[in-house]
Formats: sequence, structure tokens, C-alpha cells
Amino acid sequence: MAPISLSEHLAAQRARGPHTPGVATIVGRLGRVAAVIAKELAHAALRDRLGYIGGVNVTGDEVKKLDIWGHEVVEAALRATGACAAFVSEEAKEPIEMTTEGGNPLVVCCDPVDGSSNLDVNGSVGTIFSLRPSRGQVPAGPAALGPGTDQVAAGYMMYGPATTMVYTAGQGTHGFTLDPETGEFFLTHPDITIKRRGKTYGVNEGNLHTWHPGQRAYVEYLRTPDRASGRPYSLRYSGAMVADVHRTLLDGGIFMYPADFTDPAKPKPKLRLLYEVAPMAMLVEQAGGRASTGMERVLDVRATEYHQRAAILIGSLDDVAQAEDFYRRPA
Ligand code: FDP
Repeated sequence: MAPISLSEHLAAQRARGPHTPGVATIVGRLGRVAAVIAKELAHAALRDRLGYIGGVNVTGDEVKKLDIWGHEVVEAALRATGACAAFVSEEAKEPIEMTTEGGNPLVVCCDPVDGSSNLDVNGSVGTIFSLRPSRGQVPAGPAALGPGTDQVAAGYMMYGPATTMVYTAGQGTHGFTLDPETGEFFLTHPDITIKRRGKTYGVNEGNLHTWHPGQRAYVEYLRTPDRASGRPYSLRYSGAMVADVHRTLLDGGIFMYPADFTDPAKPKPKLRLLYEVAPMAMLVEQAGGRASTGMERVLDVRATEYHQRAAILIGSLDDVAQAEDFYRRPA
């Protein structure tokens, strides 16, 4: 059977049921951008494109040359679709408003190059995106604010040994692999279903002393041997959220970036809600998994700021439910 291309899959999904206009156009275009980003990453060291530009972005991260370049190519691609009314980017303080060609345009939230600390060591990085309806709002940027349940599509690209794209438009989660010769993505992982329980956990354990007591107790539990419940779990952590969530989707288990609870009155999460946490939550829920902040379902968290941060515990249903249970126990 001939392999199914991303554009064919998007058209088939559109024909299957109610759909939001513009989703296929934007997701298809982001697929083409991913092929360009993958090529640039492969040549970055040869073209002096690695390293920092000197400066920090709106959320205080040091900015790399490829962060800015990635932002610019995504912005140009979205502008060309005529279906994007506003672009919320990790690299821009305010949403970038765009001219559209009428008819229910969308707001796109995106981290063009996620996990950029991996860039200089040739580790995997990714692109994460989320689409929300603009509801005809002008300016459209504020339509990005609200709960994650507003998302109509979400996805990521992972630039590793192969370039992978995983997306959902609310009808399951599907994975594609880039054919570098043709620049086209083909369906390699249809209807991804995450295992109910896994055997691995991913978390930056260097931060252990800053965690909520429930988080500490849960990780201690995962490390404690018990043959009957499959413990200890194996630790896997790449330092790029896309790669860690991708492994969790395919193999099961749990990936966590908990908040810094040093001051329990002011917990400090790291990852950004609109273009990291919420899209991953939609993808994993569509694959039958679960995503929580430890206290509540991620998709119910209302964004009130574009660069708002949120904690995330994401992956297999039973693993995440158990982690939440540890958060509820008295310290
Ligand atoms: P990075 O800072 O390298 O861009 O987006 C934030 C992120 O990467 C995630 O991709 C990753 O999971 C996390 O931060 C890694 O943070 P630590 O270095 O604190 O573990």
C-alpha cells in the first residue's frame, strides 16, 4: 500500500467530521517549515549558526541564533497561509497580528525551537505548536488566552535521527516521518495509543530539593524496588521536552517538569503553558493519556498571560493519576 502523506491525511481528517477551517492549511504549512528547519539544523555547525546571540527573550532565557532564525521562518510561513490571525511565539513579547483572507482564521502559539540547550551538543530539539480559534476577535492575539480545551489542533516536530511530526486535530494523535529526499512527511505512527502504565520516568532530578513534598515522595516511590509493581522505573531525560514527551507517548511512563516549590506560597513552574504545556496535554489526552499540573488537569488551566508558565506531569493514565495521588497526600 502506498504510504499516506501528511497532506492526504489532513484532507482525510477534514472529510471525516466537523473541522475548523484553516487547520489543514496551517498544519500542512508547518510540516513544510519543519523540513526547512531540519535541513538548517543539519548544517548549523558548518555555517556558524550555533551559539548565543547575546541577550535574553521575554521569559528570561538566553537566546540562541537558531531560536531567532526559527521564529522568523515560522512567522513568514504563517503569514503566507492567510489563515493565521495572530502568532504567539516564545521569541516575541506580544502576539504578532497578521492579515488574513477571511473565514474563521486561527491563532497559532508556537515554540519554534524547543530544547535549545541541546543545539550545541547535537542533541534532539523540536518545534511545538497549538491552534486556537480567533473567534473573529480584533486584535486576535487575546483569543489565545483561555483554557487548553479551546485548542482545535496541536502538534510537535522532533529533529532527531529522523524528523518526526506528531499532530492531533481532535481525532486521535498521529505520527509522521519526514522523507528527507522529497521533503514530505508520511504516516508512520497512525492512531498512537499510550500504554496505561509504563516503566520509565523523566524529570530533572537536579531540582529535587525544590519540589513539592508529594513530587519528591512520588519519585522516591518510583525508585524503590518492588517487582510486583515493576519498580524501580528507569530514568530517561534528554533535556528537550519534545524528545521526552515523544518517548513517553510511544513507550508509556511519565515525563514531569514540576514547579519550584521553595516558596510554597509562590510556586515557580518553568515550562510555558500556551506553546509547550497545553499542546502536549492535548496530544497525550488524544492518545488516551493524561496531563496534570499535580493539582489539576492541564487542559482546564486558563491562560491569562501569553508567556504564563505551568507545571506538567504527563504520560500514561495510571502513572499520572498515581502521581496526582501523591500530591494530595498530607506532607
Ligand atoms: P530549553 O530550556 O533548553 O529550551 O523549553 C524549555 C526546555 O528546554 C524544555 O524543552 C526542557 O524539557 C526543559 O526546558 C529542560 O530544562 P532543564 O534544563 O531545567 O532540565
